[in-house]
Amino acid sequence: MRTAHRTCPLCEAVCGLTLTLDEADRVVGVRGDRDDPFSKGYICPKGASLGRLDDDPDRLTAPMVRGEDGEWREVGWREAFETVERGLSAVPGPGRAIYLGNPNAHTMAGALYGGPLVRSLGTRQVYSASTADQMPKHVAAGLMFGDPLTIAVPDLDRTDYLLMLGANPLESNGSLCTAPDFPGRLKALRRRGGRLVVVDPRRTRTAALADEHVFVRPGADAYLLMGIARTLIEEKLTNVRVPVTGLERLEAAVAEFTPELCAEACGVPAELVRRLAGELAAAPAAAVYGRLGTCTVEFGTLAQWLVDVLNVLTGNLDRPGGAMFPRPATAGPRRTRPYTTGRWHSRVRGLPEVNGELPVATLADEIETPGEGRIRALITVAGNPVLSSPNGARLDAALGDLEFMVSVDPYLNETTRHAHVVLPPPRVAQAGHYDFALLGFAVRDYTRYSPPVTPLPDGRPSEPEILARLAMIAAGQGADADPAGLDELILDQVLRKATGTPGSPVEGRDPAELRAMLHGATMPEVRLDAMLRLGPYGEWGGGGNLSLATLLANPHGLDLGPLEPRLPDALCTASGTVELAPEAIVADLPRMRERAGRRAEGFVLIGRRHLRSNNSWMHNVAPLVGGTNRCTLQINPRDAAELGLQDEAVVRSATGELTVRLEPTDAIMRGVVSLPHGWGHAGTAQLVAAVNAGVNANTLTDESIVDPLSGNAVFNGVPVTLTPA
Ligand SMILES: Nc1nc2c(c(=O)[nH]1)N[C@H]1C(S)=C(S)[C@@H](COP(=O)(O)OP(=O)(O)OC[C@H]3O[C@@H](n4cnc5c(=O)[nH]c(N)nc54)[C@H](O)[C@@H]3O)O[C@H]1N2
Ligand SMILES: Nc1nc2c(c(=O)[nH]1)N[C@H]1C(S)=C(S)[C@@H](COP(=O)(O)OP(=O)(O)OC[C@H]3O[C@@H](n4cnc5c(=O)[nH]c(N)nc54)[C@H](O)[C@@H]3O)O[C@H]1N2
Ligand code: SF4
Ligand SMILES: [Mo]
Repeated sequence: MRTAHRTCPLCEAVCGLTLTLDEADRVVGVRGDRDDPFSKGYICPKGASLGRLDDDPDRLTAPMVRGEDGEWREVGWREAFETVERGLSAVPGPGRAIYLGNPNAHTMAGALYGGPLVRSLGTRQVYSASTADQMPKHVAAGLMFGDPLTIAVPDLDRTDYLLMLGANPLESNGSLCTAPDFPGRLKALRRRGGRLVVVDPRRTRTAALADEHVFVRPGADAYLLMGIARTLIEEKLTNVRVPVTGLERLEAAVAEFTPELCAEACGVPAELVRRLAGELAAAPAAAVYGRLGTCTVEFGTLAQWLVDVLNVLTGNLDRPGGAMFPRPATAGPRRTRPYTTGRWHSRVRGLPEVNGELPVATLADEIETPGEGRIRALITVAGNPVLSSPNGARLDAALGDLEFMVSVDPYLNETTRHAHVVLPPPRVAQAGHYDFALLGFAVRDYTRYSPPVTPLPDGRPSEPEILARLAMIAAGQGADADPAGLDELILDQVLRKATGTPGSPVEGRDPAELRAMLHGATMPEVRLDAMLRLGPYGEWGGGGNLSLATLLANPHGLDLGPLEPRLPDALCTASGTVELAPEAIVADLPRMRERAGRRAEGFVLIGRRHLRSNNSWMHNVAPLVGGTNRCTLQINPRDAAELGLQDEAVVRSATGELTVRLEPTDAIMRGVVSLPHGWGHAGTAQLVAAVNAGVNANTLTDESIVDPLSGNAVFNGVPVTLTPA
């Protein structure tokens, strides 16, 4: 037996774990790493099951190729990559597409090789889970702060007042707000006399812990936030402390959204809207935080914009205890191009490009619709869009129609079963880990690298190598090209840029000399070393001492301190100030005004998450399923009684219908029903998941409706009807 330390890769909380391994290098025990300065020993049931997940007998251990007869067979890696080369070379650039799923935000492979893979494909058919999740936040941040990744996070440990909308961190452990032991941090906020207000159509576990829970009509948070903004302005409660442009334009734009009008639209009484405005303004330091429930709605971008409008108007943006911008250790040079969207449009529906990608809500259109540029080949990496994207049932059928599909995924599942080749990444314990993405949203500046805990078996490529090889195949360099060549090219670009930038601490130095100073056992480690050294705490760039060597010498991670004010330096807008009323946003307000009086007849559907689940892919681990983790439709008991519903109901939407088990609970608003996504396991080799199959919530969600500014899918507020089964 031995122990090893590693960051948990399963959710955004980045907890440090201490693993116990047996002689065969199997993970037989997992506990929280008490010496991690950020997570301090915290662990949740998912992290505790990491060994079971790693050891899941249904995980693929070798590449799979599907023959003409539809039968899967295991092949060697060489044959697998050659099959990919043949399949991809039959489809020219524009007919190729890629879908990058959620775990790419957690793997070094996704962070370091996702971009190069996209570029080498030579296509604009680029899709990801981001347009089923947080794209509205990126667009709002891009328009207001100039960079879609400049995202303000609530300063959880110092705030006096937190207004949280559409997030349930007691189940999700937080999102776009990296905070291990989020529940403990919320309890500490209350213990020190702070106030927590949760806005949600359900009384969630987070809402139950709060000082106050406010029911809101699904999809209508933008009205509530607008009503608060209008009140702050009207009652002269604003205190703008950062450089801004567009304040007058903002004031003019919000004028017609009276608290009464907003109350009518969102279901929160006007008096309460006014009181919340007063409380936010009066708190010594306050933060507004909106997450998934406010993103995956028709007014997603407007809601994300309003969250930060409130943070600015109350003087809380960029101040301790307010909403602050983290400074991650691998931060690159500042963005110089102005942020725009719509640089190109999707072929079938004309939806605008955002952050270099197109909405996943139109992926099926692009596969099905004939014509030049139709998608004929698809790569999926760590994604299960059949269960995760709107009208997944339609996508399910469309995927069967592709000429070639390759998936990088440890499982044969509802999506990857359509692939011709599946390339499984190695076990979690065999992968190095650095949270390039998530540490940019952390509530304390912090860094930690976890080298692989156990070595890769001979001949087994790491996930970075799998993606690098795919990139080289896509670029026409063949299945045999040396993947290190790609890394050297990228390193050369990074070092040239740094040495060529006036004012950079390495300005004028020789890139080759710097390259020779970099270390690492693998190319991802060498690239991490370069980013750390050049970063804001780096040996080369920031007057600190960070490099890969520093992190290897500190296996529990390093605390880099509380968040510090970063404005105006962090802003990349053309004006150099916070844009309070970006044109694209103002142009979308008439839509919000027009729909203020609109009400869905019947019921609306929303989603939810369970602590022991993670999107679609942890239902095959026996200790994590069952109990509260079940695919049931929550409904208010009075609604169920009025409709005469017993154990099951048939739910119908514009796109499909499902028969679901009911879970009556007065925790949910009347007129609203909630079904978790990621279920509906069918026809795959995951034996535990097959027993607890559930239904695919995204049979009901409508791919034809998106948040127009971001193209984001709409999962909350979907009109449905219910009848007895
Ligand atoms: N255990 C677990 N953890 C996870 C995941 C998981 O599947 N399971 N998934 C991970 C991922 S990919 C993400 S993005 C994060 C998400 O993390 P969170 O943002 O915390 O998301 P949810 O837990 O889904 O909570 C969203 C809440 O929004 C509410 N809601 C629905 N519609 C509306 C609305 O219109 N307005 C408001 N105000 N609320 C609404 C729902 O009732 C729900 O309570 O969690 C991550 N962590
Ligand atoms: N109705 C509804 N739909 C939703 C949501 C909702 O709240 N309601 N939430 C949305 C959100 S927030 C998200 S993020 C998306 C998620 O959408 P997706 O990313 O498409 O779906 P996941 O279920 O996260 O699938 C992850 C896949 O990655 C694989 N995987 C796990 N670890 C690794 C790894 O290390 N490497 C590789 N290569 N593969 C790995 C898993 O086997 C699985 O197939 O779903 C969205 N869909
Ligand atoms: S909270 Fe998230 S990061 Fe922490 S142990 Fe659980 S799954 Fe892992
Ligand atoms: Mo997500």
